[in-house]
Amino acid sequence: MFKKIRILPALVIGILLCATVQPLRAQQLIVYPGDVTNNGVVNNVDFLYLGLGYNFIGPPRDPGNGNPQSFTPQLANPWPLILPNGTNMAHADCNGDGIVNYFYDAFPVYVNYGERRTDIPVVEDVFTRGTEGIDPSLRFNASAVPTNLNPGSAFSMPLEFGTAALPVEDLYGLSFSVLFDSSFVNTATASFDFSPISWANPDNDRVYMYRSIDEHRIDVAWTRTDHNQRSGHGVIGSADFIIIIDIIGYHEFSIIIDSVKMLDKFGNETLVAGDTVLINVSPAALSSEQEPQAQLRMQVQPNPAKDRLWISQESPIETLILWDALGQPVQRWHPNTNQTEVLLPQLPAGLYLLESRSKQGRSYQKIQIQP
Ligand SMILES: [Ca+2]
Ligand SMILES: [Ca+2]
Repeated sequence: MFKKIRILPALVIGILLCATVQPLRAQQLIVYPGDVTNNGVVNNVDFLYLGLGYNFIGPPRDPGNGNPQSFTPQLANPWPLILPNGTNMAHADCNGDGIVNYFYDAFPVYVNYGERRTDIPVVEDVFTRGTEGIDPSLRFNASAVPTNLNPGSAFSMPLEFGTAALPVEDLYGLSFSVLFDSSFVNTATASFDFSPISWANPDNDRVYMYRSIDEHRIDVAWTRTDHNQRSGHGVIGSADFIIIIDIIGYHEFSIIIDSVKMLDKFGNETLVAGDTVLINVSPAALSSEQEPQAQLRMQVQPNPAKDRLWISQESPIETLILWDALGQPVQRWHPNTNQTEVLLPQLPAGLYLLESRSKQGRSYQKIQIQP
């Protein structure tokens, strides 16, 4: 008797629970993979919000139609979590597997970058410019760049964030655009490196991406992933640029850091001042020491690859770097030989870029990695 009486309330509670849960499950969301902020456009701000949702888990998407990462409406089950801008966190799970992480959710941001929804009005992201001398600045340190660069030559600049006088407080995510006043740099071969340890990632806990938008602009995004923020100042990374060869005459060009957005771990914004550096390109013709760079050829076998690569080139390879599609280095080797065999780490299948660096220059090869 007692048992029956106890079961009945349990059943009633169970039915009530079903009644409250069912309608929620039925109310599915429309997710456009890559648009983490759900404002109708995919850009580097979405990468910042990916960082805010990093490693959170929720209900996966039901198998839908077509590629779950393409910029098409995907029915998703709402998560019991929201991002700081009020968006349901299901939007951060770009591939719909039930977890927010780098490999499968950052890739749709990269691939669908610049896509805009046409079925709703896009709510444009707002970038508020900080004030020099009041807000911390994000700047390239061009002090190591030669006074005059030749067409075709490469140069590298450290990226510094904050100064001792105006340090950065509570950094979790940072996005910005690098603008070129003229097409003097090949934006497609420009690279950013945030992999060395810095005050912003003393624990190496960060992911980043950069993307050439056109010949005048590169968009960059960097975010921590552990929900801890950092304070400090100084170098956070570096950028490598190659000046295009067919520049005629002497020019002074500017590289501008603009549209900076910095978030703390709660998604609050801090204003950041941008910066402009001037680069001088001399009228000198392509110098003889740059010519081997164009001829440098790297042989890579097999391609597609599974677990190892055999690489050879004429000049000794000092460093090999395997870059993923978002421009993040996933592995480095220092063979110091002309020929080497390297073992690949466990990686998701896809397209990667292998870079070889030697005294004669750099060489690149696209590598398809298969499961
Ligand atoms: Ca967005
Ligand atoms: Ca995911």
